[in-house]
Amino acid sequence: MSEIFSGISKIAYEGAKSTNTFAFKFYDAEKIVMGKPMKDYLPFAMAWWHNLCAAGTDMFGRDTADKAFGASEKGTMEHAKAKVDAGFEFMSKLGIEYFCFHDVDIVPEADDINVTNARLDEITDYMLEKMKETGIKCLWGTANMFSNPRFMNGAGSTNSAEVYCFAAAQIKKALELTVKLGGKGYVFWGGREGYETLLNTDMKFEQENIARLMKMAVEYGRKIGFTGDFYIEPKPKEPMKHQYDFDAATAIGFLRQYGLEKDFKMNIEANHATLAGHTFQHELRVSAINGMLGSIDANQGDYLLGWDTDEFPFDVYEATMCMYEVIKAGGLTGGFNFDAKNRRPSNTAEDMVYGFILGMDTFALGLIKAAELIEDGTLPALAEYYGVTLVTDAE
Ligand code: XLS
Ligand code: NI
Ligand code: NI
Repeated sequence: MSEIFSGISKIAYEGAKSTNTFAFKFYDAEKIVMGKPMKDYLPFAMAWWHNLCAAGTDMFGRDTADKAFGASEKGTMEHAKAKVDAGFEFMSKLGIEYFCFHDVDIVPEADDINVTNARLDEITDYMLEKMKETGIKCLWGTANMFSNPRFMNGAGSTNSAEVYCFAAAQIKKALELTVKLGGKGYVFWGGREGYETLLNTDMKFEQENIARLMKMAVEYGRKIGFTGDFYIEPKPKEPMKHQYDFDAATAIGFLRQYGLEKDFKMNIEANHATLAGHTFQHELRVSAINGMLGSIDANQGDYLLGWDTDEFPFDVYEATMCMYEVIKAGGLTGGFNFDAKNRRPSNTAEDMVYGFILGMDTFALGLIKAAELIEDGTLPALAEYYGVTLVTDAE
């Protein structure tokens, strides 16, 4: 196994004045902020799909980055293992303690699900070895039920019984893998659960079917020893024109309607919040006041582009508001998964490292600023001056 990120040693904290591009300026893992080390507030995770799989292909052009990681052919088990090696080297160098994955991120999907499942068993054995060696853990797992053409009309909301069963089989396996890897959560992101036109859509039936699938997942998960949280990751649109899990309020209403609220929490993604016409902070607050703030997909959109660009976050104001909510909510039971990818021209191994340094520093500075906001007394003093009660204090 050769070093992929050669020449890059473990990224250290060097402070805001450092000019070393391979150093943290604000993320100081052990620094105590409001009584806890920074890393306890910020359990960062690497998204397997963006970091180890996505190579820059977009609607207008093909890969710009080489993510073979030394494997002679992509889409093979040799490549799958090379990704594991590269991923664990990467996380170790950045001090990232968690990862998140879809089933098809970690192995190439075969035509026969039994073959795919055997590959999944093999690769997760290998991942477990690496986890033991490094102490790195799994934050959450999920099944990709949107890329394969069979899911063109959805998974839980599909119009095909066969596709529905296939989705159930995939969830069953992904849950087993999540348990095997000790994952804290299991995510449902319903990218294709929605509709293009209501003229051919039985919305009620589709939503009932999604709920049925989730119920089966909960029952099976609990049976095989999954004690973590299930998450819904709301998103209003893209790829569907209208997605059922539009935003946190909608998803929470859905969970309550079908009696799923005890097993589920929200996985809030910053860029999805803005696509829904909300702020990131709004989605976090809605989740928190309903006792369902679970985990975060940390990224940001571009206000000039109306889609899920999944950029690495650099907006400190947004990060501050996010951390304000997280502190007020008493921290996350999940973590901060960087569901973020480099821009297409940022195509080198070094760029992968820069993206994470930027994101981690942004949230670290956001944490510092949010703590100042809470601790320095300005807000309570203003409240007293105006004779109002701060809502967050009244809780
Ligand atoms: C896509 C979603 C996806 C989920 C996992 O927009 O963010 O990446 O996090 O399926
Ligand atoms: Ni996401
Ligand atoms: Ni997204």
